[in-house]
Amino acid sequence: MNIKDKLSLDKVAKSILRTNDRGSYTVPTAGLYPYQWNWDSAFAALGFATFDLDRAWIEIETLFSAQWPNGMVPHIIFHKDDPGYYPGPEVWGTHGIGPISSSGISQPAIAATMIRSIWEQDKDRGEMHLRTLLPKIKAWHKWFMDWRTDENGAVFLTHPWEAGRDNSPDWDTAMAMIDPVGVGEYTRRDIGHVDAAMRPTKADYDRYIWLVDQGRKLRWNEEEMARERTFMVADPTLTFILLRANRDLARMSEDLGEDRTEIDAWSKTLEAGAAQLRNPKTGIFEAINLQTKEFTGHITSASFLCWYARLDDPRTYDALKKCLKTCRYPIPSLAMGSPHFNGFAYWRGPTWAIMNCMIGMGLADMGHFEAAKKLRHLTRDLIAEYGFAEYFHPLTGAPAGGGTFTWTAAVWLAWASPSAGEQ
Ligand code: 9WN
Repeated sequence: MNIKDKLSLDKVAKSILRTNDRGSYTVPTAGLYPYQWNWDSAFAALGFATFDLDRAWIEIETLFSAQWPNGMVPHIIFHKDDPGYYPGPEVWGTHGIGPISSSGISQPAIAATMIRSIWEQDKDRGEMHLRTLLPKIKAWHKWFMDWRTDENGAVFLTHPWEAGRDNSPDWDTAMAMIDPVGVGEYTRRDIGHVDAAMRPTKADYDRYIWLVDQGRKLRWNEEEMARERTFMVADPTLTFILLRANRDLARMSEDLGEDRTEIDAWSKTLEAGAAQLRNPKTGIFEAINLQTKEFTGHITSASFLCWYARLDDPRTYDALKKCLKTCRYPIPSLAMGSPHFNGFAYWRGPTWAIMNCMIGMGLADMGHFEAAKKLRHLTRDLIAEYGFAEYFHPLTGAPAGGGTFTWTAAVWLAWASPSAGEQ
């Protein structure tokens, strides 16, 4: 496909954002995901910012309008009931806790980083938006520091959906420790939209729902849940992303003349936490099952988010170079040499454009321009050839999961398209 054709894809990407726009929030894709998702929405805002800054601010403001009194910003916001998704509001049972019906867990805190990008494009008119948003972002980051940070400073998840990498093998040992007794019968909706082979298994879903049932029984009270945790995995996705977001939050606070001391102290804690995620045996950043204190031993795309957090790392860079050389459409969500690798199975192999975007942004920030460019161009080719899919087979590029996907369109507009400029 030539450059002109690639540029014409900007139009397609914009129309995907417009089609998935529900007025004040954007759904990831119609049918499969009919609600507002947290990190999807922050990417949507980044995409909107390339052609409609007002709409970008609205997306973010709608996301924060669902913030709970304890600072948590939910991973799904159920603005309008939709029977096409399971588990819906009644399963989560959060009624009366937050201002809007929602799930009871959060997702990777990318919003501050996307907000900073929007703010930098809209400094004149953006200040009133930013002034209102800053305390909300800070309260959310504080919630992570209070309730999702282990004694070393690494951020952990309490449900696979919280890291956004639902069926990653990083959670396998922790998931195997759960006996999903009492879950009962339920009807999955996802496999009515997408081939079951591309989705998590029934054993995974039983445990996802079992964990939701536990939270609901405790009315999502963090103090009580902290006493009874059955699933706790320290994770590079959540840790690197919060660290980066926190640095961006500090910078925006400074821009508005506000004190950044407390935020900088959180960054220090998170830096120490990130260092703990390096497996001394492999030299790579990995997840740790906090119940057994064992490294999970998997190289995933999240291992390469270190640069996004502004941490340079030669060992990881070597692994990246190898991956860029051997994989047709990097970066696979699980290293291709792993016995668990499956190029179609969601977070167990496929390439996700959002991960590439964050990794590429980080590489460029840290001066690794060649690698950043290579990753960006390969992602451009992938989307140009195979469309705006949810995820892609890393060897063939075959599109998988949902189609006309919001965050793939957003990543195209803000990063992968030739019109996004060289960074
Ligand atoms: C559960 C919306 C979300 C993404 C996640 C992705 C997938 C949901 C699901 O879709 O998760 O949150 O039902 O499979 O794993 O990262 O935010 O696109």
